[in-house]
Amino acid sequence: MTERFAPPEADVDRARRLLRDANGIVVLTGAGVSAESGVPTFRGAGGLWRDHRPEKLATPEAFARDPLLVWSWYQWRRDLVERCEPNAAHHALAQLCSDRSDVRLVTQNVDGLHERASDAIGAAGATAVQPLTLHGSLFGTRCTGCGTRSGARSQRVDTTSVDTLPRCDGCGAPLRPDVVWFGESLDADVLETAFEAARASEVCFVIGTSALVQPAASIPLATLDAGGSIIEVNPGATLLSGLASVSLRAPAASTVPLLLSRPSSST
Ligand code: BV8
Ligand code: ZN
Repeated sequence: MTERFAPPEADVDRARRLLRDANGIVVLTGAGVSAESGVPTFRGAGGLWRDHRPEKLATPEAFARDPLLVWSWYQWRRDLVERCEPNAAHHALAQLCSDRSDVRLVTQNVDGLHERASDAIGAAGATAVQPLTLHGSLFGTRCTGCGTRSGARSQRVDTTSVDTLPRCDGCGAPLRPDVVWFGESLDADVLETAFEAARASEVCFVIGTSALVQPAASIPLATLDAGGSIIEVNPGATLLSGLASVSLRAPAASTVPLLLSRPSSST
């Protein structure tokens, strides 16, 4: 567990004011927002996924070469994420999206924790706004033949052997995880929607990403180029830190609710 950091009060107040007064916010999250839920990140400490590097297995070449290894890795990740719960950052962001129509949540994550936090808001009777997912869903499948998608919750995959791996009911071709692999293009409409939101927002609120993976890492730059500013929450420095108006060296689960809580009367 990341011990609780106390970011400088002045930075917290400044970030809180920028977010409160912003005319449009685009939120970009990465694996770090789920770290305190127990989901390993890709590149941080513990970022090895059961001794596999994501870049080595999250590729079409790896799937073509060894579909059983790739599906075993994805099923292992699904089992791990199933045991995790959205944390206070996911819930605070779901509430923000529900409260403000000028906020757009864009995530690089495939773990479904933002979706589960939004579902919880909906179950409580408030407006549930689903995130824009750039890289797909860990729990979805897509047919390698006809492209049919399973939707977010697909069957558990039997990884006993290649012969027990899932195949399409329609055309019989192998099913793959419904995620965007390295070397694959993102959905053009999803990407354009994300960049439009970034250009139209006064603040890009970047949480828990190393800002290394493109094209997602360029989304905050679109807000900057349009005259907006960046607020970052990350215990580590990133390529965006020097461009941020406020960069809080702090963990998401305690810091994001702090920045989004109702401003105290003094600020
Ligand atoms: C593309 C789904 C056009 C899969 C993911 C060579 C050939 C082809 C392409 C490339 C190439 N070289 C470079 C590229 C581009 C490539 C890329 O960017 N590579 C990187 C590694 C350099 N991008 C692509 O391939 C993209 N497609 O470019 O298409 C194209 C097409 C053909 C040919 C050329 C170009 C597709 C990228 C999508 C890949 N799929 N996920 C799966 O998950 O299995 S990306 C994967 O990385 C996850 O989605 C993850 O979210 C994402 C980004 O990582 P982060 O989220 O930032 O996670 P990371 O671990 O890095 O950082 C965590 C951060 O959290 C850290 O900063 C840490 O400090 C912080 N943190 C830790 N604890 C906390 C915290 N923060 C807050 N609170 C805490 N408690
Ligand atoms: Zn098919």
